Amino acid sequence: MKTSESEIIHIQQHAAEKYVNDIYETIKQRNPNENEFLQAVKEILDSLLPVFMKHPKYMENGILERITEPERLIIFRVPWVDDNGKVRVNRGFRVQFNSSIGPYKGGLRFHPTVNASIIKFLGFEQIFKNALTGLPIGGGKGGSDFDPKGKSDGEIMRFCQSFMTELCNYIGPDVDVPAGDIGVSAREIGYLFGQYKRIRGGYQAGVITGKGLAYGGSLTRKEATGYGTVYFVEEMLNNSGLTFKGSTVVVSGSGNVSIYAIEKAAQLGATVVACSDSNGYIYDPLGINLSTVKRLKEVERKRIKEYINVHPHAKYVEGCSNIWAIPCDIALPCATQNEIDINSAKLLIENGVKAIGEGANMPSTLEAIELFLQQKVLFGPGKAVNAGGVAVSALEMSQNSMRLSWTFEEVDEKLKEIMKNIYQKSVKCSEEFGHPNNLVVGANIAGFLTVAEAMLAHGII
Ligand code: NDP
Ligand code: 2IT
Repeated sequence: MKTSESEIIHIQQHAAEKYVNDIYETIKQRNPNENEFLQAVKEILDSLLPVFMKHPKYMENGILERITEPERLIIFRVPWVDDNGKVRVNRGFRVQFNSSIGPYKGGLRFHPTVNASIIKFLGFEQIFKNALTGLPIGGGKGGSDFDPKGKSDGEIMRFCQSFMTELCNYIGPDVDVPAGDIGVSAREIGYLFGQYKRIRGGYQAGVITGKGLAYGGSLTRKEATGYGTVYFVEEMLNNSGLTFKGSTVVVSGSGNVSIYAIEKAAQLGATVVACSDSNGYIYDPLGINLSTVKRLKEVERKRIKEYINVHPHAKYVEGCSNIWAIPCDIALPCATQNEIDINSAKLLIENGVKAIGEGANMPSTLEAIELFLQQKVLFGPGKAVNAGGVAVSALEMSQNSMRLSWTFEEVDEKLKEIMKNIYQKSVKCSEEFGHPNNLVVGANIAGFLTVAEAMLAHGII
């Protein structure tokens, strides 16, 4: 008896599901209690089912088994002396997850919550994000459970020097190229680069990105993640006949990504009414005064609460997750992982949100994402939306190799083009693989296919 087409599809689906489920079970056993890492893996595995149904060759070559296991995870001691002469010890991490399409590339996070699970989720997502940029960069991430809050400049410098003294054994312009992330900005990058240069005894500008403009940094890198986020979301909105112009926007966080997302959204004609830090949020119905936020956060390193001292008509509310109760058209979570849970998602939807753009890495829980997609809220996933930062990092590496620097406008133009391409690639893959309007599936598949192609070419390594 002939097997019908629908029966074949059913068999293929069953085989793909079994394959993916078995792999997930093994990963769960091998990485117990690493909830953030398992969450990131689960999202990717579920998205890739249509790929395995269509192209069984990826099942036969162990691509999934290999891509979910880091090539290398380095954990090291970081001893330093505080201003009172007391010896402190932190833990340093670098995950070198996948180097199939280029040197490992990804930021360093300094935050007390940092552990192996967080570094591995970030490094894993970076593989797909970096592939989406279309530039030759592999996936990596690192950081420390060091808390920069309340530390003196001298303490920050000594910590960075100690961290780099160990990390320098594992990185290089063609090997692994760190950059910033939460708690690591221009100041820290300067100290890290200085120590690398001192130890190596040579000027290898391309070993780290996010550098200051005086010593090999790229114009637009500081702005890139926030601007890129807004460029991506504007593409997504335009595709549905919407735009930033005239809309009300809520942005969480008040760090690097948030500040430049606010700046670009306002430039495009939106009113950004709220932003936050880990203590609480400010609501300014007139639109946030960004020069105050920049002064408080980039220069004085103060709490967002202080905003109301300068703008008394604004309101401060304790507790950062409450920010999602503010009615808005567009929500840009730009602070940290899992900041939008199912309850926040429900509130946003009840209040009529039209689009979500993830400036942060994995800011929405799996349940929240499912609800957004179900309710037809336009949803731009972090791997695609926030890829502008690492993309301009790769452009910084190019400029360092060529020993020249492009103008702000040149880099900004390239960033716009890259974000547009990422959007189009994600849409195309979502349609090709049977999930139109699902950019989570589209972006994950588009990133995966590039890396998988390279992995197939390299053999079983
Ligand atoms: P910053 O350190 O500059 O800012 C982080 C902001 O988020 C701060 O306002 C901080 O508040 C808040 N925040 C941090 N942790 C928490 C938490 N646990 N709960 C609530 N709020 C928190 O970091 P970035 O702006 O660079 O990074 C923000 C997000 O964007 C991260 O998810 C990062 O991985 C991602 N990202 C960053 C890129 C970059 O180029 N920098 C590129 C792509 C993604 P507080 O000051 O109180 O800690
Ligand atoms: O999450 C990210 O993409 C970053 N923190 C930026 C990484 C980079 O290498 O610029």
